This record gives sequence, structure tokens and C-alpha cells, in this order.
Amino acid sequence: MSYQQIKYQQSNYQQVKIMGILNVTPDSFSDGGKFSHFDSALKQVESMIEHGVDIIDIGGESTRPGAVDVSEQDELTRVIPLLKAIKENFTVQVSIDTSKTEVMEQSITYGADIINDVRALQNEGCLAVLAQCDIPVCLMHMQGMPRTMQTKPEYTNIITDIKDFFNERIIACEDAGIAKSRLILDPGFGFGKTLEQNYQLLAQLAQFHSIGLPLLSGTSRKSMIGNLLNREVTERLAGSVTTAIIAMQQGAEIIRVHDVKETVDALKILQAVAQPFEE
Ligand code: 7PJ
Repeated sequence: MSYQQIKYQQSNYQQVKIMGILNVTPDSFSDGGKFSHFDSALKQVESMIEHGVDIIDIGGESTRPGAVDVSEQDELTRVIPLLKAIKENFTVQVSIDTSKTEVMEQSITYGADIINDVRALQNEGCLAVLAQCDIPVCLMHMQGMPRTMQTKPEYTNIITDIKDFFNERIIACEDAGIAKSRLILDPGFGFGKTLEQNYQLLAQLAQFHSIGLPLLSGTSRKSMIGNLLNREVTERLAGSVTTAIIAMQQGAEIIRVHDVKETVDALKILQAVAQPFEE
């Protein structure tokens, strides 16, 4: 199915969920570490809820290109108290963006609703931890590792290569005792993809529906926007909302964004246009 074929069809967008990004890494690129302090993080959560967020995604490890590794203890210290506080004060769903078994395990104990792993549960022990619970898991595709992934991404066919990766990970999950119905797939915009490859993925996102699982799309403030438009990270709002709309039109169910208010506005417009009108 091409972008043109899916436009304005198939969906009234009622199922779309907005995932708001809450980075708690001091070097997080797009909010410059502004929310690394606990109170401002909680205020940010409150504001996202006010603007209609469905899921808060807490990330304690920076995966920006070139980022250095974060220790398990540092990640736990950043993520767990915040997860606890959000669960105590709000009813919003919380997703934890991590690749570490211990962070996954403790997050699940403290009530995480989703585990979001940019390494698709490939680190040792992750599959076993997730097999012990029944929450959803997002499996993201990445070629290479953050430090080097943008060096020279290469694919035979980016869509089928990523589909092969998803199918391999789905089988690994099922073999470990994680039901397919718990999985969410994400092609991983910016994770080992050239500018052109990122836009091909966005244009052809609907191709992944053939696997039969919900799709998550995260393009917010990324280099694929900055490099195309020649915009600094603070100037990428229009590009971010536009790519979010395209992902929704391609049938993505979860849209991961920094700018919740503007993306919820865009979604409401799509929903209004998708109503059945009299001829
Ligand atoms: C993504 C993510 C993404 C999922 C990050 C950033 C880098 N998780 N975590 N998908 N990106 N599922 O936000 O720019 O695209 S961290």
C-alpha cells in the first residue's frame, strides 16, 4: 500500500495514541537536559496530561547518535523515582525507554505499562524478564549501535530488511514466552538510516501493517527534520508535526513526540476530516 492509497482512508484515527517524551538524561539533545530535575519533570508530565497525552515515555539513557553509555545505576536513579512519582500522582500510562534488564525489571515492579526498547530485547536477559509479566513491549529497529550507527547505513531493501528483523524478533519473543499480541513495532527513525532512507520509511510505513501488529513512529525533532530543513533542534516544530501527521495517515497507532499540544491539535484535525460526511 502506498502513501497515496492510504491517505484519508481506513481510519478515523480514534485509536491513535500520543506518547509524550520525558527525557531525564542530562545530555538529552532536544531539551538540553532541562527536565533532568525531578520537579520540572513532574511539571512537564502535568502539562503533557493537560494537553491530552496518552502515554508518558521516560528515557534515562541517551541514544542520540554518538552518545556514550549510561551505567545501570545512573539509569535506575533517573528513571525509577520518577516512575513511582508519576504512578502515585497521575493515572496516565507510563512507558520506560530502556535496554537494560535491571531497569526493565524494576520498572515492571513499580507499575510501568509499556517497555520501549530501542534494542528490541536483544540484550541478555531481557526476553526472560518480559516473559515474567504481561505488559506490551515496543521492539524498535536499529542498524548498528548509537555511537556508530550513522556512519554508513546500508540496506538491500530497507522495508524488507526491517520486516525480516521484526519477524526474527517476534519469533525470539514467542520462543521466550512473550505473546505476539503484546508486541508493538517501530522502524526506528534515525537509528542507522540516511536522510533519504528515513523519508522512504515514512512514506512506506503502512507496509509494516502486513505483520499485523500496532506501529509506533518517532520522528520528533530528529535530524531527518533538521537536516532536510536546515533547522536547529528548537526550530523543528512544524517538521515534527508534519511527520507525525504523515505517520498517522500511514496508520501508526502510537506517535512519540516532544510537542504534545501541537500534535494533539493536528490529530484532532485529522479526526474531523475523517468523519463520514453526507454526499
Ligand atoms: C525512539 C525511541 C524512537 C522508540 C528514542 C530521540 C532519541 N523509542 N527512543 N522510537 N527514539 N520506540 O528521541 O530522538 O524513535 S531516543
